[in-house]
Amino acid sequence: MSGDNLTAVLHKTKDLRLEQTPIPEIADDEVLLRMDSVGICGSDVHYWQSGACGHFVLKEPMIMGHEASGVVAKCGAKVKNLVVGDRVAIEPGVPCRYCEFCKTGRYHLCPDIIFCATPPCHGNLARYYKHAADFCYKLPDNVTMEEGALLEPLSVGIHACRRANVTAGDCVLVLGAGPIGLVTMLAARAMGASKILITDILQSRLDFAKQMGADCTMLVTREDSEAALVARIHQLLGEHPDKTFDASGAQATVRLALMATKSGGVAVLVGMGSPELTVPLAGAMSREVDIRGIFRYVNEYPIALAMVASGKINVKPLVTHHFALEDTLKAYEVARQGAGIKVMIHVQPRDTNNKQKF
Ligand code: 572
Ligand code: ZN
Repeated sequence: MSGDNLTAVLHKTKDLRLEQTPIPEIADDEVLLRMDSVGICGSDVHYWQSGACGHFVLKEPMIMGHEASGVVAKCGAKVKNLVVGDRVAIEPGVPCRYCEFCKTGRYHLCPDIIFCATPPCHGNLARYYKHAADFCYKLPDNVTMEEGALLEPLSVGIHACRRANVTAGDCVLVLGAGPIGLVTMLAARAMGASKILITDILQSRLDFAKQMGADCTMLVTREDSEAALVARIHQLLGEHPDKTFDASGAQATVRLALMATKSGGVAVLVGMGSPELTVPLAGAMSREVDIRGIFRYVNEYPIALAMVASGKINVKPLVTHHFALEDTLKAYEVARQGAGIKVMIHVQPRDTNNKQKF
């Protein structure tokens, strides 16, 4: 094993550096991974640009990266599910396993969860990284390392759709055509939604969403009144949406979600926005619109993997930009500019660990 462990460390706001760190020592229930693909999430850009995301604040230098895949380089003595050479997707949140939430299956709500690249926990944008073996999922040969990394955002979309109870024949509205809006759309389609409208303020994103399978799109401009937008949504869909997802976090879209959803339907708030919003709550309440939040995902990695491996969901087109680990700063700059959808960092040359050539 080479001693090179080039690692992307965020020291403080706008101070992201590539530097050598020690190769981690593993415990009996852990694996050492030679990292392969690591996607950039909106939160990574937030930490880099402002030192915070939601109530998580960067206080110490932190290794970036949580949308990742790697190859098992070493197994702890008690690891039974993996062997050296296995290609794996890494579920980045490892909970305590003992608390009420862990024991009742909602481990994502564990207050002591260790989640990659969420202060004070380090992430996995490095040549080597260690992880709990049971939060690593072996990839079948027909799944690429990039798809393995994309299981992370896809799990968010699947979780959002499960929280909404998306079911066969559902009419779905997705507000926001960024990465999270798109994975929510893909998950909703795979779970049986028959009609999906996606909205955004950028036509380029809507064109992309259309290519990815949206039935219809709606461009939102500053000039549009709220009432006019709700009317247009209903007109474009030909009905009121059973399930609405706000994948933007902006007050304007959360308001639209509550107003546009069918009476008795569900509005799921997926986007990360400001902590307090002014919304027309009484109207939604009196129409029995269920408003639900989501926090990451739980038990969804195996579902995401099954959907990708079986070809039911195609996440590959989401990756619009590729960079080598050595060019991490360039990759972050492209992600910050928001021109593409998903920026992927290749810790090893692209395709090194893919079994089939695509
Ligand atoms: O990939 C999932 C994911 N979740 C993140 C951050 C990055 N990536 N979350 C952290 C922030 N929270 S939050 O504090 N918030 C709504 C701002 O609850 C959501 C999950
Ligand atoms: Zn993320």
